[in-house]
Amino acid sequence: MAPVVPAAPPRAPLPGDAGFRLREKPAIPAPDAPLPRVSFVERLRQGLSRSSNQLSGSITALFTKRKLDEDTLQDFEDILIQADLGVETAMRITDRLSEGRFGKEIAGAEVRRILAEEIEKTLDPVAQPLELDLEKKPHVILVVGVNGTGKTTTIGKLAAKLTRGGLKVTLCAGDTFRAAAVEQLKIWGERTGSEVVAKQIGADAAGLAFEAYDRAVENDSDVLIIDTAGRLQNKAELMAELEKINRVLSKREPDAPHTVLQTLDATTGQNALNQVEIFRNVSGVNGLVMTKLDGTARGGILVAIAAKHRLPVYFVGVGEGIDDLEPFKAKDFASAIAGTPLN
Ligand SMILES: Nc1nc2c(ncn2[C@@H]2O[C@H](COP(=O)(O)OP(=O)(O)OP(=O)(O)O)[C@@H](O)[C@H]2O)c(=O)[nH]1
Ligand SMILES: [Mg+2]
Repeated sequence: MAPVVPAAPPRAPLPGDAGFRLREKPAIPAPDAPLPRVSFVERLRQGLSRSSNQLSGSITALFTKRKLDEDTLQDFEDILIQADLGVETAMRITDRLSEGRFGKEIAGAEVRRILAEEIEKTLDPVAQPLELDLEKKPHVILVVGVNGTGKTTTIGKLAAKLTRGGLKVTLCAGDTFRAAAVEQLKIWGERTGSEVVAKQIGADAAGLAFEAYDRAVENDSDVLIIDTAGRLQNKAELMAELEKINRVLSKREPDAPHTVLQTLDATTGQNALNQVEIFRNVSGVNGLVMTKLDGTARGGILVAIAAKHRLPVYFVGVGEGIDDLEPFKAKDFASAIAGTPLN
């Protein structure tokens, strides 16, 4: 099983800002330039606008013409907890706010600025590029998560990023429960020029992962990405299957899967925290992607997850299209939630 601690810093980072970097083989061409930054940031801000408007409204109501006292701080802490930021972060923010300001009036803009800074501090350590150690070729990425959180779509987008970066990718249709799931992955395979290893419905997913690994070695792939069935955490047999995939892969390559990526749906809120807890225990999740940040997202939970789990957040999904996956940026995310201006 892959270690929970992320890999050490790379020796030879590639230029560009694709959200992944290679630890070896710097000769591979640089990834495509990202989409114009503003369009992504605007979508993120749009997606998080409901959360940030609510927060902003509460901040204005709470701090206007009122001196900072215990009650105000307590009310503010409650507001932050309601925004899913988590108790630990909420307390840190109110502590910071009270420093040197107790008994004084404080402007809403100043509160938002401090909020953004503290959120960024929590998120900054987890905003990391996905590292691919190509000495362990193929680098195996197992993608897990609750159904509908965006696993298959994220795999497609990721395959696009990697193939554009000059890497060869094989996809494994490990969701053997639904024909539609296999078809969905095959479409992404065609779009990205990646071979898809699939079997009939009902086939053993772990056995398929094993075969896909061999196929990826055979066809000289740099990266193997394995899709899995959307599983509810309470379905014991499905979770057992996830464990089996890990076990079987590690027989081929002790460190595989090298990356266990969990997708989290940004519209979910508080439940995402439990999802990480469970999938981390069962399948050794060592990286996260937050999807659907373009909708009516509740992004605060990512702050609570970062404070608690400290798992790298590699990418965020901001749409259903092939280019709608962006490297996670702590500053952009923090300012979108806190409603502070971009700079
Ligand atoms: N708006 C938006 N939609 C997304 C994003 N990522 C995925 N989706 C959509 O969410 C739905 C579910 O995505 P899938 O990729 O099928 O999710 P999954 O986790 O593979 O689902 P199961 O296979 O059922 O477990 C699809 O309609 C996707 O197009 C995103 O970043 N933004
Ligand atoms: Mg799927």
